[in-house]
Amino acid sequence: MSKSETAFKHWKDLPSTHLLGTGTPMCAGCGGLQSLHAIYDILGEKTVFVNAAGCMTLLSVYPFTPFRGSWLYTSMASAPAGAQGIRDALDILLEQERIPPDEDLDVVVLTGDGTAYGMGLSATSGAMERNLNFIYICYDNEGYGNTGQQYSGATPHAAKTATSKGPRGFSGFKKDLFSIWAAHKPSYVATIIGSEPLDLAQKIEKVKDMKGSRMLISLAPCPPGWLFDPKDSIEIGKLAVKTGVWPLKEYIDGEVVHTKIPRKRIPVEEYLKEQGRFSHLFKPKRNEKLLSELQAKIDEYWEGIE
Ligand SMILES: Cc1ncc(C[n+]2csc(CCOP(=O)(O)OP(=O)(O)O)c2C)c(N)n1
Ligand code: SF4
Ligand SMILES: [Mg+2]
Repeated sequence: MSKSETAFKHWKDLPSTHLLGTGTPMCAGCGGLQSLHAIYDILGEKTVFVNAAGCMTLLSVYPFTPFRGSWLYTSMASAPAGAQGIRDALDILLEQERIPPDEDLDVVVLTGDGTAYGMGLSATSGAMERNLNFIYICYDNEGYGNTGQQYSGATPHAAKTATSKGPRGFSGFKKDLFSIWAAHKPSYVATIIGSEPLDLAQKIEKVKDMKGSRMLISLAPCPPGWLFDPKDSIEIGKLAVKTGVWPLKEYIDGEVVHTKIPRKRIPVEEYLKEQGRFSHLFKPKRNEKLLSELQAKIDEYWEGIE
């Protein structure tokens, strides 16, 4: 038996919705992969993933994918257009009774933040405008991870990236993609994170039973991009929620609801100091001004919510 036949036999023997995390060239401690595991366990194998170029593209090595369902690879800007084509084809096959209803698939777009916050934003806007019946998952590692962590529209203020190496880090501010998406009034928008599996699971269960455009942004702690030890990935994710950096919320029926309000928010520096991309805020000297600006932005967000 050849090497690839042996690998294929191993994959075939796995439980039907198990997503392979080994044997693929992904980093240990990848927060994006962590949330994708949980999402796929709930969505199940009747899915077709439409993946824009990014880290998760490396999951699939032709002709294999770690998914039981199907996988389509697209350019960065065009995953929602790919999803439209697949949805239309499925609808025609169903209407003409060329496939039975139980062979229908959920169409799931999977992209990084470089695509979701930037290159793919207009295609996504158009898809929501047409109320495309699909799920969109953005794993947000706050940079162009696959090409060496250049800054993107999701990079937080002051973070060092491959293209913001100065003493103050990134001079821009993270776009509020949740609000941009919610302004389109799709069926659903939510933020999630793999380190809060219960909140994540409740939201995925909810979108599974809905129709229309269902949009999810998962903050994805990224050891090589954010510069921390892979073993701390879950803790970094938890700190993002406890400090209020990553609010867990959903938009549904015109309302925004926070699904987990940190009881007693802890200072943002507890989150920042764990990551090498923010080390210039602490060494060689604490940058009090920038640290208090970052804290003030978070306090401003939570005012009136807590
Ligand atoms: C139009 C275009 N420009 C550049 C690239 C090269 N490229 C491939 S993956 C990638 C990074 C994408 O970043 P993101 O969407 O955040 O996903 P991540 O790599 O972080 O998973 C880039 C720039 C490309 N595929 N297409
Ligand atoms: S670079 Fe970051 S997002 Fe990409 S596979 Fe590694 S940990 Fe995951
Ligand atoms: Mg990214």
